[in-house]
This record gives sequence, structure tokens and C-alpha cells, in this order.
Amino acid sequence: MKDSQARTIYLKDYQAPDYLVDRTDLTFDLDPHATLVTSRLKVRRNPAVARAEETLPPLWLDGSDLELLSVSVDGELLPAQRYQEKPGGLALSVDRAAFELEVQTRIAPEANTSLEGLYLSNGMYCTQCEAEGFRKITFYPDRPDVMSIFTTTIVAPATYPVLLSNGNRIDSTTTEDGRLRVTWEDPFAKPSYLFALVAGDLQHVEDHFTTCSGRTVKLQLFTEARNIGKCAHAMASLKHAMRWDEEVYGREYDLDIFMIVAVDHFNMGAMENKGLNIFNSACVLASPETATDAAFQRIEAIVAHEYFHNWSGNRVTCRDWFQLSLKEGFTVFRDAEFSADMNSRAVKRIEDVILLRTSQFAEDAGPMSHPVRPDSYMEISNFYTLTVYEKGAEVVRMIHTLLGEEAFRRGSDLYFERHDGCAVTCEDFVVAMEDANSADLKQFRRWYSQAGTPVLEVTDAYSEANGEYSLTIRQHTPATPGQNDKLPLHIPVKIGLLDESGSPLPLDASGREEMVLHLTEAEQTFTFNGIASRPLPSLLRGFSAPVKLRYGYSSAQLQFLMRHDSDPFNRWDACQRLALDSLCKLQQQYRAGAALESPDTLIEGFAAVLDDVTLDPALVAKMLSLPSAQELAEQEGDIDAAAIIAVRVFARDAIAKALEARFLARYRALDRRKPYTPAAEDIAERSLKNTCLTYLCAAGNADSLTLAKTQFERGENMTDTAAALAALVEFGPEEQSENFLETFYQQWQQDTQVVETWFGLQSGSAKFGALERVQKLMSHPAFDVKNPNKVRAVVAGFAMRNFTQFHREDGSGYNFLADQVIALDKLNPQIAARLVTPLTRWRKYRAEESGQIRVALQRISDSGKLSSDLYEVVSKSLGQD
Ligand code: 7MF
Ligand code: ZN
Repeated sequence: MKDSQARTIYLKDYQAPDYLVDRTDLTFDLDPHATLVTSRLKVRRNPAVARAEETLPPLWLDGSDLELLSVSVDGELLPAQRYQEKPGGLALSVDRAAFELEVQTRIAPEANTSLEGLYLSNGMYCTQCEAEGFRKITFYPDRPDVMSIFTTTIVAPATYPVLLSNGNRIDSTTTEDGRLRVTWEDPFAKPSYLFALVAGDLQHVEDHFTTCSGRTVKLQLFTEARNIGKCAHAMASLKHAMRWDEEVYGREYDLDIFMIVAVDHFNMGAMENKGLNIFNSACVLASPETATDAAFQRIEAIVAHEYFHNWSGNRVTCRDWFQLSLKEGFTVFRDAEFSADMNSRAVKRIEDVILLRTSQFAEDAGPMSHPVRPDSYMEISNFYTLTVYEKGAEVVRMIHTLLGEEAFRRGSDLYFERHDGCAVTCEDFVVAMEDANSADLKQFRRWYSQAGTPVLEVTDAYSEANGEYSLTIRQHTPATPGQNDKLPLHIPVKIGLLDESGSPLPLDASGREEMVLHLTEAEQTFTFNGIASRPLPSLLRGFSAPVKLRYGYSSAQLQFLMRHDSDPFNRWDACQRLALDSLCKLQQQYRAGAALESPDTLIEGFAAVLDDVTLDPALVAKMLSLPSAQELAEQEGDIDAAAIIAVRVFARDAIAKALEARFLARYRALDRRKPYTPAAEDIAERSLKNTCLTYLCAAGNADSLTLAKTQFERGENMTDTAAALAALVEFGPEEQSENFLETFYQQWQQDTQVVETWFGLQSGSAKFGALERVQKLMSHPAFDVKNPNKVRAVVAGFAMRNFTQFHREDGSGYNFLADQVIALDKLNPQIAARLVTPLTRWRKYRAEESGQIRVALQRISDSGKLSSDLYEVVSKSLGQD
């Protein structure tokens, strides 16, 4: 399977570019099969690397899947011996230090199924250039440290009335043959990955924002006519994000126009192209009738994320792709804080921590494990990972925790001031944080270079005679591929101490009740004085560091923390630990072939949570949610999929039956039938209401299924409708479930986003997502293998959310995924490489599963020439590289 083009790139080999591009003038003559791209570049030798009296090095232009038509220098056609087309690009011999280069190429957007570069989505032209897609448009130094001022002219038939690119529209005319010709200029120098072009028959909604300095910015959201009623929430979110970035970071928007375009075919969530963000439709369009609360909150977060990139990413960008977390970690931290300010802070934190613990920790322990700043890669698009994004955001959060709010802001101000208009490194970010505050983050930097999840083991001691309490913390990080020896990290451990009544104890003479311990050694002891009786520690509050924490809490202590901890995150965490402990005990019983015992302590804990009407209902809903099968699988090696599924179902049903009356009472109290709003308090009530409904249906009482049926038929908003449908499908009689699913499809078949929800509901269902059904969904008329959202809903939904069916004993789930990955690699390598993830974790399973998964991976490997994307993941997972 060895791919001749798959070679490894190393950070240590970084070299500044030989040439700079001051101006980039592009003209697109759009045609589905033969788009003509003319690129005029003002090129000059990079003075930072030039030496006197040198022979000029060749100019390297990246290019892939391009048909080269002509090359000229300073207006003269270049003879063929002056340039050479090679795999991956074009090398030009250069005879002057500054020149104008013109390159003409032809491309076929219609045939582009990779969704990188210029392609068509439902007849609309659009682009995706990050990380290395611009080279599929024209020959260019496609690297983020080459920043240029772009002018873009688009010529298209009048059937494409909307022609967009970055910056300001400076010209618009009709050509003699009746075509439209529009020119855009972006006054800010940018790397090619931020280039964007859109052309189509689009409608838009418009609004405006007045910046802190009083400038008016025009805001436009473009979409196909049928979706124009689904733009309001994204527009409101954008305005909130613009205000928040001014208030919290002092960052004002810099152009007079900001545009968002929704497209149906998109590999990722969205893209921060300068002044022209492009979004996956599912991440921007919403109405109460069609979108769930989760979708509303996701849209708010992603609109903010892309907007925040205007400063953290665009004005200050990355020197090279090893620095990806510089913009992504920082921007994810910014969008998380924004969401926390707009909604419930504790709930946002809980959701992010669940993602880290289930998926990022698994990545850190798997064959693709890498540091926040990777040292090497074969295919950069494989490194848009949870480690770079989420762990990267945790690293920024730890700097925030260590320095404090105001010092962090001083650091961020200095960072933007110092590096505005530049392409910089993670190191530059840390240095700005240090310089603005005379802080020392020397040891802290290891978080960027060391992979793996640290484990903290905490023990404590109390001396009544001295009134002295001490915490001893040991840290170690397990080995990861290519990194065997790990050094101690600088870890902020936020703590509090509770007395017997649950009140917080003062931790020192200043009387503060919470503090951040700086753990820097492999083992360290922290001592507290004046403690009158043995306290209960509340550790790692708010998840102050991305680590696994071990302390031998008893069930009684966890129940106590659930009730009394002043940190709402740690109350939830105590509840999760209680659930994890119960499920682990059940697993031991299951694996020993013993009868399963009712998880009474857990039920007791849940009862207390349900009875506490003073708690935020959203927090209650989170506390009552059992850890997912995926999260349980992350807990230990030698995973037994059948045991995980069995004990989770057993515990869920036991809880449902024991607390049925309480669930019903809360369901009734929360079923208020108010008109829908996506306000945090309303979302909170719906989430607890639907958690109760799910447990009620799990308990199997016919009256509960009637409740779900009524809620489904009322169809008041998609959150309630989808939750009721999911409960009916999972717990109702089979023939009826079919009918409900069919009714739902009939009602919503015109709505792309709802159909995606409908697909996902089935593929992720333990009961209804059997392989045969999932295969049938793939030949459903609404399925489109070229649309990543559909593939994610059906195939990834099955492989990543349907633990029961995916791990079927005959290995058919693994084989199915292997078949899909092989087929998709021919169409869309990025999606194929992401889809294969569940198979890469084969070493974690017990022999039965692991052997079958490895065979499926090997079959992919032997299936012929793989894309470099898929090759990297598969070969690293099989341990060949
Ligand atoms: C919120 O980071 C968090 C993460 C790259 C594409 C969007 O802005 C982005 C792009 C990938 C994975 C996750 C996200 C994005 C991408 C994302 C979006 C919103 N620069 Br790949
Ligand atoms: Zn981003």
C-alpha cells in the first residue's frame, strides 16, 4: 500500500520562504468543467534569507490536480526549459530578484469530490483552502508564512448573480456577452489558506453592527432561497460575538463588510476566510421547528469561533502548520468562554470536559497520539484533531488560570500588538504572556511538546494535634509513540477543602476558600494549617488541567461532594465518579459471570439530585446522564464491549424503575408548553424534561410511551419532537417505531438538516441501527455519499455512537466500516481518514474484538493505493511506520 507521495514533514526542518508575494491578482472564468484561473503575482526575493551576490534559488509553487496552460515572467512567456512540473508543484528558475509572474491554469470544479479547492455544492461554486487546498486552484507558494494582498475578479454567466470573495467589492459590470464580472479587494495581507470565492443564485439577509469606535459594519448571510427563514439565530449570534470580542478582548472588526455563506457540501464545521466565512449549512441554519437546542448552541459557538479567528488566526496567523494550535487552541478557548458567558458556565464546562475525557484522552492514548504542537506529519489535515483544538484550548486555559484574568488580558493585548499582520509561533504566544507580566512559563511550555495525558495520584494526611492537613500529589505521563520519557509538567490544581458540615474551610491566613496549587515536581506535598478537623478535599475544580485524577473517594464522600461542593463542576464530577464506580463494579460482576446487583448507592445519589429543586435543571440533567459506552471504554484497557453495553443498560433500567415516580413528577412540572426560545433557562428545562422522559420510557410503563407519543405528536419544537421520537424508537414496540419514523420523514423530507437528524437517530440506535438497516439507509433517496454530513450521520453515527451494533460479535460492524472507508477514499480522502478512527483503537480491546478490528484495518491497507490522508492513519495504527 506504500504511497510514493506519503512523506513525513518535520518541524525541525522549517525554513523561511525564499520568495515573498506582495500582491496576488486572481481572475476566475467560471465553468463547471473548465474554469480558467489566471494568477498574477508580484514576487520578490525574501530579504530575510537573501545573501549578497548569490545565485537565485528556484521559485517553488505548490500545485495539485491542475492543468497548466502558460507561465510568463514580466509579460514574456517563459520557455519550457525554465520551469519544470513535478509531483506536487512547479519549480521555476529565476533570473531576477523581483518580477511579475503570470500563471494560467484550468480546473474542473464539477469533478472535485474532495471538497478542497474550488468545487460545486448544489450548483453553487465555493472554496475550501485550509490547510492546503489553494494549490488545487492555482500554482502558488501555499504556506501560511507567505502573506499577500489579494484582488479577485470573478466572471460568470448571469445564472450566478451572486459573486463573492474576500474584502470589499470594488467593481461590478456586465460583459459584452452578458456575463457578470465582479472584482473584490482585500486590503489585509493574508496567506492563501484564507482565500475564498463563492458564486451562485443566492439570497441573503442583512443587518449591521456598530463597532466600539462607531464604524458601521454591514453583515450579510447568504443561502439558497429555501433556507432564508433559518438565518436569524446565526445573525444574532454574530452580533453577540462581535460585541463580546470588543468587551472582553478589546478587539474591533476591521472591514466594512462581514459575510457568511451556508453550503451543504462541506468537510468541516466552518471556515474563517477573511471577511467571507463559509459554513456547513448544519452549523449555521436553524429554526425552532427544525433545529434542536444542541444545534442552536452549536451554531452560536461556531459563528463566534469563526468570527474570533479574524484576530486570532487572520490578523495574527500561523508561521507553519505545526503551529496550528496557536490559532485553534486560542480560538476554541475564546469561543468556550463566550458560550459560558452567554449560557450556563458550568454546563458548558461539563460538555467540553466530556469531549476531552471520551475522545481527546482516547486520541492521546492511541496510535495517532501527538503533542499540541506536533513534531511531524504526513498529511496536515489529519492533525485538525481534538488534541490540537481541545487540549490546545486547555493549555491556553491553564495560562489563564496561572496568570489570572487581568494578566491574561495584558498578555493577549501584547500578543496582538506585537504580531499584528505577522505569521508566528506558539512560542511567540507564550513569550507575549510572559513579557506582559514578568511571568515564568519555562516549564509550562512542555505542554506544547509533550504528548499523552498526565495522571495525578493524590493522597492526604491529617494531624489533629497540629491542625495540619497535607495533600501529596504525584504526576506521571504514560509513554506515547516516539516519546518514551516524559518530564514533569507545570500543572495548576485548583482546590478547596470542605468541613463536616460541607462548608468551605479557609486555606490560609488570607481566608480564601479556593486556591491554585502549582504542581511542578514529580511528587510534591502541600500543607494547610489551622484545620480543626479532617477535611474532605475538592480537587481539580472546574477541571483546572487536562489530566486524569486519582484519589480514593468513598461513595459516601462522593455523595457528600455532590451535595455540598461550592464548585458546580465538581458536584457533577462527583456524581460521574459515583456512576463510574458503580458501573465498574457491575462490570466485574458481569465478567465473573455473577448476578448483577442493583446499583443502590448510585440510585440514592440520583434521587437526592432529583429532589434538589434549587439546582440548575441543566446541571441536574447532566448529573443524571450515565457516562457513555465510549467514555466507559476509555477507562481501561482490555475493553469488553458486550460487558460495557450490558451493565450500562442494566444500571439505566434499574435507575429508571427505582425513580420512576420522581421522573414523572419532574417531567410534569417541566412540561410547560411555553413558546420556544433558545434562551439558556429554557434549554435547561427542556434538557431535564427530556432526560426524565427517556428514563420513564426505559422503565417500560405503557403510560410513559403515551407521554412520549403525545409530545411527539404535539411537535412544538424539534428538541422535544426529536427527544420523544428517540425514546419511542428505543423503547417502544417495533412496528409503532417504524410508523413514527415514517411519519417524521414524510413531514420533514424537504429539510436537509432534519433529514440528517433522522438518519442519525436510526444509525445511532442500539435497537434500530442494526447493520442491515444502516446499509438500507445508504440506498435511501436522501442519502448522498458525496455529502459529508450524510456520511457522518449514517456511517460515523453507526461506528462512533452505536456501540452495541458496531461491536457485534461476528465482526460485521468492523467489516462494514472498512468497506465504507475504502470506497470513500476514492471520493473524499479527508472524510475517509476521519471515518477510520474507531478502527484505530484496536489495541485497547480484548483479544476477541481486537483481532477482528485489526483484520479490517489490514484489509483497508491491502485494498490498493490509498490517499496520503488514509495511508498515514492506517499505517500508524497498524504500527508499520
Ligand atoms: C468550533 O477551526 C470549533 C472547531 C478549520 C476547520 C473550524 O475554524 C476552523 C477551521 C475543523 C475542525 C473543527 C473546527 C473547524 C475545522 C471547529 C469549528 C468550530 N479553521 Br477541521
Ligand atoms: Zn478554528
